[in-house]
Amino acid sequence: MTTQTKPIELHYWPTPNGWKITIYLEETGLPYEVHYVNIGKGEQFEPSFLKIAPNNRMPAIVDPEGPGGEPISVFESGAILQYLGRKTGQFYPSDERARVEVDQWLFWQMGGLGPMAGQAHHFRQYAPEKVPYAIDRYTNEVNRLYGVMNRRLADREFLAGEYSIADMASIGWVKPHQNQGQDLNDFPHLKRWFETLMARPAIVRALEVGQEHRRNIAEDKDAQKVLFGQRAR
Ligand SMILES: N[C@@H](CCC(=O)N[C@@H](CS)C(=O)NCC(=O)O)C(=O)O
Repeated sequence: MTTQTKPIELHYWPTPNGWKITIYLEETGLPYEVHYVNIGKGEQFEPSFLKIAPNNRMPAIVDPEGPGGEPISVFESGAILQYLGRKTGQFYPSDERARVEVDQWLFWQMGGLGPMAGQAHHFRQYAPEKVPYAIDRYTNEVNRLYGVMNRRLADREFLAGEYSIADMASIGWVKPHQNQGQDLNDFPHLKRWFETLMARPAIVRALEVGQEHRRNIAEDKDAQKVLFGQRAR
């Protein structure tokens, strides 16, 4: 059990990627303080933020009590979850076989579910023109990925067996399933998993963090200008 005296700085905005980290922090009870990064206003391009998150995406953390007792910063939500999991020993097993199970599903979320669901959101809700090919492509791909999760969950409670960082990474991307054109009734095992996780008090608290800042990007032209069409700087 880690005894953290100084709070972890969480650079955060209330989105599925941000929630992964509030979920972990709420589940473990690690002390943290939220530094909001208003991505609709372009705060992800502030030089001080780019220093810790050079990809101009949140979440990122600064742990004042990192390895050797020195501060460390981490960006990329999957890397943050693994870092915190190694640090605390919670929700990320150290046994190699169990860890490989978690890693596979964590990377599956990072490389598959998150990006594909993100594109489904984009083309279904935000794109200024309706592009049926893109809508079908990403809606179908999310449907396929939901099917993979559903099969996986048919004979185990959580993605990697025990509740882990892989589940924490995935839940926020299943929450907006309607915006991805999916019906959870088509995926009964996934639905059971979803309802189980959404009833966890730590997850309820985590999803509330900064909820008052959430905006509908589909109706926010200024945010669209900041978020869409980014090129190398
Ligand atoms: N692979 C990154 C993705 C993070 C990401 O896409 N964050 C979005 C919000 S969900 C963001 O910060 N967007 C700012 C922008 O698009 O400029 C991670 O998992 O940390």
